[in-house]
Amino acid sequence: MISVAMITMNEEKAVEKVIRDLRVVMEGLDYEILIVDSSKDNTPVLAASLGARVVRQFPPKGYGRAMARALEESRGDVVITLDCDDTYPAERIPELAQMVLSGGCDQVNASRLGSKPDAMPMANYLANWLFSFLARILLGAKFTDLHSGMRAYRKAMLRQVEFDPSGPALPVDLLLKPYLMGYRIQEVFIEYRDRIGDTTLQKWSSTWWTFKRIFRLFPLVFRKPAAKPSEAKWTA
Ligand SMILES: Nc1nc2c(ncn2[C@@H]2O[C@H](COP(=O)(O)OP(=O)(O)OP(=O)(O)O)[C@@H](O)[C@H]2O)c(=O)[nH]1
Ligand SMILES: [Mg+2]
Repeated sequence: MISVAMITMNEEKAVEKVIRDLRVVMEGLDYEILIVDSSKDNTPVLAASLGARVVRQFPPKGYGRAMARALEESRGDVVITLDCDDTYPAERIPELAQMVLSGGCDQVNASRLGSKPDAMPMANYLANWLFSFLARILLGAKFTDLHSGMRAYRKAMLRQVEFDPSGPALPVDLLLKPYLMGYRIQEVFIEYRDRIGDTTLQKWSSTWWTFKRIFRLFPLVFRKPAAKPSEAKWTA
């Protein structure tokens, strides 16, 4: 089964379109739509009325804890994440899921940065470039986008990796830690569209946490990939 997992905070302008688009794309496949919601608005009601499984996390505990909860609650063999704001191309989901389900890799990183997307402000683009440069020189990780919200994760892999869900920028750990542990990760380029609704991104704390997460992972460069924790600890 494929889990399509999203976290939402006040996405009532976008949620109906996103779920309807997903239903079209996923037609005929074995899948679930899971939403971890921390909204004050009508998002959870709309999502549930369209058949999504809604898990409430209120008051909000931040991006990391919401995403950790979404990954934990997902029941599929592969978990596809994307933002519920219409920025990511739902039509690519079957291809990403198949790359994992076929056994070809353990994770797919859907990079927005094949070239600068019009929908991404220049400051964000330059920051993302810097993050990816740092990960390359410090960790040897050749990914172009550490912050993509669109990924495919093998659920069995997620169970084996311990993540720190406190603070922002969790996608950085979700990509780089499994990579450093020896899991097979592929990258594909996707288009990135303008958002429906207002951004929730907290630029400065996200930037600070991105640096922190990259530097914290540095010791893993010297560890053998075989050193995998036997069980994941989820604290969301
Ligand atoms: N459940 C939950 N969802 C959250 C929380 N914080 C952010 N989100 C959702 O997570 C998604 C990604 O958030 P961010 O990466 O912070 O930024 P963004 O709002 O997508 O920013 P853009 O890059 O402008 O699209 C958004 O669609 C939010 O609705 C939270 O504390 N709880
Ligand atoms: Mg977004």
